[in-house]
Amino acid sequence: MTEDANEIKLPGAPATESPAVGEPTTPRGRLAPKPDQSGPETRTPTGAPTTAPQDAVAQQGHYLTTAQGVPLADTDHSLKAGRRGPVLLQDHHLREKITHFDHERIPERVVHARGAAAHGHFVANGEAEKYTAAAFLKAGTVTDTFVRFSTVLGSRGSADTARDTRGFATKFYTTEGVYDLVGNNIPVFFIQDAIKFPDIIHAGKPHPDREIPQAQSAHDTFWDFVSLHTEAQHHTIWNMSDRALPRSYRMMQGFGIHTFRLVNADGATVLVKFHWRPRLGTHGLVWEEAQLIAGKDPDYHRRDLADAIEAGAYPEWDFAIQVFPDTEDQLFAGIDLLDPTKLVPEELAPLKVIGTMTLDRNPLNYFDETEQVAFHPGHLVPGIDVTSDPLLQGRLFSYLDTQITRLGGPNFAQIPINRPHADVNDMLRDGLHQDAVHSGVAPYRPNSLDGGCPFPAALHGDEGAQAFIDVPQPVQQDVVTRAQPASFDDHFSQARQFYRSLTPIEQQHVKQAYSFELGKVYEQTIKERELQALVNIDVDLAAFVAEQLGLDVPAASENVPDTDPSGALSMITDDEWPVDGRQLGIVIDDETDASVLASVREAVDAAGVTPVVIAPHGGTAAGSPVQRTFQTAASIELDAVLVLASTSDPRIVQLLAEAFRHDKAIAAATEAADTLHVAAISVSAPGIAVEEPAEATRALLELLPSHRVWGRESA
Ligand code: HDD
Repeated sequence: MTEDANEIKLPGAPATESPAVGEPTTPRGRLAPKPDQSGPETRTPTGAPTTAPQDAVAQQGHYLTTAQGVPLADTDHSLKAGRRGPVLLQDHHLREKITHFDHERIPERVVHARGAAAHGHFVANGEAEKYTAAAFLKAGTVTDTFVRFSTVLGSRGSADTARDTRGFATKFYTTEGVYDLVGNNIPVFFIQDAIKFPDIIHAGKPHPDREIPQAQSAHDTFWDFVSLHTEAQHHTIWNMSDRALPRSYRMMQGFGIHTFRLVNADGATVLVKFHWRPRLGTHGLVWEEAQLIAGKDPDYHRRDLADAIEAGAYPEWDFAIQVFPDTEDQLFAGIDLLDPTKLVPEELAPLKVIGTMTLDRNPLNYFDETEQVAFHPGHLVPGIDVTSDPLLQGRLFSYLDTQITRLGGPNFAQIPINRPHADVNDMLRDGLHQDAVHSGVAPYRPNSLDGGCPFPAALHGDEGAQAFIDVPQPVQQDVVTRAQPASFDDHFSQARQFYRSLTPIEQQHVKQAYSFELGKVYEQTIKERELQALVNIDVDLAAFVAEQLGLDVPAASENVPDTDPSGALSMITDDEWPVDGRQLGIVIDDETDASVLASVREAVDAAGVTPVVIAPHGGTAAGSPVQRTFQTAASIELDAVLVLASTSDPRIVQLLAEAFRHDKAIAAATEAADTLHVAAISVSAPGIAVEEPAEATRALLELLPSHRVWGRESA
C-alpha cells in the first residue's frame, strides 16, 4: 500500500497490513443476564410497555460497535491524514473511546474503598418470627444476598492485610424491598456520636501534607485522635488484637454494632444486636505474616474469597441476635444499649441463631457489582427499625448522601446490583442517569388520572403489602442540647474486659501491636497520653508498652470497675474447625518419588485441603504439575508445609523459617529432615513432625483444624 493513497476501508476488509493478533475467531455468545437484570422499566405504575427492550444491557451481537451500535472495522488505529500525518478531529470513534475511558473511574468510597464481594443467599429458620414482622425472617424463606467485605482506611489499591477494622456489609434482596445490614468485624465503634466521624477518619487517613502512610494506623494523627478520645480506647484495643488481621474474610465475625428495634405484627417490640458467626471459625494472621502479605500478595483476601467460591468451598455464616427487652431506659445489665462503644457479653445475653447465609457466586464484573453496590443503614424493611443511638442516627444521613457523589446522582437504586427484587412503584422521577421510562401522567398522590395508582400499603393489614412500620416510640421530653447521657462516660471497663478475656498469647500480640504502633509515632506527648489510657485498661499492658517505648508508666487516672471476663471474646480456643480452602505446600525436587507424591496429594485432596506443589522449576516434576517454583513460592500462601525434598536452597529455607515463626504446622519426610535443620527448625518443637511421608501428611492434616500451633508461642 502506498503512503499517499487515500485509503477507504470496507467493512470486512483487513484494516491494515499489520500481522494478525491471534484473536479468537468464533465470537462467543452473550453472557447470560443475571436474575436481577430485569429493569425497573416494567414496574411502571400502570405496567404499560416501555420503549427500552429488557435485554438492552451490554455485549449484544457479534460485532464491535460504537456506543450507538454502529459496526466498526478498526479500533486500533486513529484516523490520520496519511500514515505519518496528524490525527483528524473528525475521528468520532477515537473521541468516543478516549472520552469514555477518561471517565471510567468514579470517586472511591471516602472510607471502606478497598473491598471484595460475593453473591449468596440467606435461609431463615423462623426463630425471629415472634419478634419481627420481617418477611425474610419467616421460617424457610430464602433471600438473595450480596456481601461486600472491606478495609476502612486504605485506598482502592491498598493491601488487604493492613491492621484495620473490616467492613461486613450485607444486602438482603427481600420480597419487601432491600434490607442492608452495614456492619463491621468488630462489635464496637471508635466514637459515640456521628458528628465525630469526619474527625476520626481525617486522623486515620494519610497525613494531608505528604499523603502517607497509606492504609496504616501507625502514625501520629491516628494516635493523636485516639489518645485524645478515651471513648475510642475500646475499639482501638480490638484493633491492636489479631481481630484486625483476619486470616480470611471467610473466617470473620460480623456485627451490626448498634442496637436495633424489632417490631412484630402485633406491634410488640424488642431491642436486638445482630451477629454473623462464621462456620469456619474466627481466625487471624500474625502481624509479621500480615506485613509480608501486604508486599507479596496485596490481594490476599480478595483472592482467597474468590478462589474458595470458585472451588465450591462456599463460606457460611450463622445469623444471630441478642435480644433485650425494650425498656424505657434502654439499659441491659447496666450497659447502655444506645452506646456504640459498648457490647453486651454473650454470657449475659446468649446468641439466638435466626438463619444461615451461604456465599456461592463470585461477581461477574468488579466495577458493575462490587464497586457500584450502595449500602445504607436506612435501607430497612417492615419489622426492623432503628434506635436513637447517636452514631446510627448520623449514619442514616451519610450513606444516602455519599452515593449521590460516588454514583453520580439520585438514581443509584436502578443500577443492577442495587435493584430491589421486589416491585418498585415510587414517585421519584427524572434526575441524572434515569434508566426507567416511566409511563402515566400523575407521579403524585392522591391522583385521579393514573387510576389512583400507586396505592398506600396497610400498616398492619392481613391483605396486600405490609407497609414499613415506624415504631411509635415515645420521644424524650428534654431541652435541646449537645450532650451525651452520663451512661456514655465509662470508656475503660469494656476495654479492660476485652484484654482480660484474651489468652496470654493473644495478650502478648496486643502488647506487641501497641508497641509497634506507638513506636512509629514521633510526638512524645502522644505516646505519653496513650500510655495514660493504657494504664487505666491494664497496668501490665501499659508497663510492657512503656518499656518498649523507653518511657515511664504513669499512675492510673481513673477508677475503672472490673467486670467478669467473657470467653466469647477470645479467638484462641481448644475447638477444631473445618479446613475448607486451606493450602498445604509440598516441597519436592526431581528426585522425589512420583508415587509418594501422588499418594500425598490424594490424601491432602481427600481432606478438602488444596495441595500446592513447590519444585525447583515450573512445568512437571516428580510426575505432578508444579504450582509454585522455589522462586514464586511464599510462606504466606500456605497454612502448613510438607517437605519431601532435601534442599538447602535459601528461598525454601526462608519459607520454612517464616512458616515456623508464624506458628504453621510443618512436617518433613525422614530423608528430608536435614532441610529443617538448615532452616534452624528444631524437630522437637511443637507442631513439627518428621516421619514417613504418609504419617507426616496425616500429622499435618490433624494439626490444621486448630488453625495454628499456638504451643510454639507459649513454649
Ligand atoms: Fe460507615 C461505608 C460500616 C459508621 C459513613 N461504613 C461503610 C461501609 C461499612 C461501614 C461496612 C462500606 C459499605 C460498602 O461496602 O459499600 N460505618 C460502618 C459501621 C459504623 C460506621 C459498622 C459504625 C457502627 N459510617 C459510620 C459513620 C458515618 C459513616 C458514623 C458518617 C457519619 N460509611 C460512611 C460513608 C460510607 C461508609 C461515608 C462510605 C461509602 C459508603 O458509605 O457507601 O457514608
